[in-house]
Amino acid sequence: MEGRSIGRNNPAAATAPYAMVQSTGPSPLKRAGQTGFEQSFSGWEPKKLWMQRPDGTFEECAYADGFESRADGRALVALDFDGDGDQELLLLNRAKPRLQLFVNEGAVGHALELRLRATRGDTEASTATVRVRTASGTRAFPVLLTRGYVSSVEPAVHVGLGTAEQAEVEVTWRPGVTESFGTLQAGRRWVLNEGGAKDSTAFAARAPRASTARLPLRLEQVGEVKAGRPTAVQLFASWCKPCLKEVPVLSKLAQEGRWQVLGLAAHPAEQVQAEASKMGILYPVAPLAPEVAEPLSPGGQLALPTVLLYDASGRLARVVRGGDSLEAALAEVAP
Ligand SMILES: [Ca+2]
Repeated sequence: MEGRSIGRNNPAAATAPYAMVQSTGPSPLKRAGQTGFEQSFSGWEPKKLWMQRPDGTFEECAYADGFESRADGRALVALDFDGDGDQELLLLNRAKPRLQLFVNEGAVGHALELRLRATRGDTEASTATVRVRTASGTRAFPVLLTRGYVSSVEPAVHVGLGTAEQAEVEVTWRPGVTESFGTLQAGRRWVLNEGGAKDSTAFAARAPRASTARLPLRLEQVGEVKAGRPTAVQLFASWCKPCLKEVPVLSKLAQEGRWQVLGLAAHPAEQVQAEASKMGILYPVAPLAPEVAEPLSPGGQLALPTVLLYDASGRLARVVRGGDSLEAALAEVAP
């Protein structure tokens, strides 16, 4: 599951971060005398989570959503846990935190959910394909009963509609058997029966959102930098030894001039310049603002080292953490 892309099918949910709200219990895998909690079978590889942007491209956002734990993941299920029409993520890890529920706090678009009832073969229509048409085009969704490693999912098709409030829906039950269900309203959970009968119930009301601040950081939010050139934004503190190793790489980059480089210090404003000099930093520095630190602080603790890499258009292209190669990431963002 590590590194697996979770494609979201709701273009309007591109600003839909998840917030971890619950984790439970120690792992049953731990036995007396073992140190299974301290071991990783996958080299402490951080989890990845991609959000789809309105233009169809994807942005890595695990760092912002608290999803970036290094626990060994074992199973992941997307389902509408609270019945409000957007999908939550339920994550099972090998060891602690054993079970995590990431509640979708940011979805803003319309959606509908479809459950199919076939009259032949398996009644949950696991071979069917749904086609959904709105003004922005037609998309096809297969009915899936399993998805990912040792994970089963609800036999439901979740369709994000963005700003569209209705969609035309057609079901291909099996090769050669296609049926139209006409125009279906968003905001509802539909049951579509082979033969044409349909029924629906409204989604539950969305609970008030606790936070809308955990968005992936836009270039203009982080400081005195402008799009036009690729940009590297280093978060640093003088006590962070891996940050120190990044300094020569970033200083050289700043001197070459092709990149703009900014350092954001996790120190009181009056100490920033002195700490930067001590570290040999040769690029502009500024204090790390709380609104920049917050989404980079899963569990309330600032994660260092962190370098944010933006491409020349100002798009956040990579978040480089300790263990990743900064040089390789730089070459990837601006070859
Ligand atoms: Ca939900």
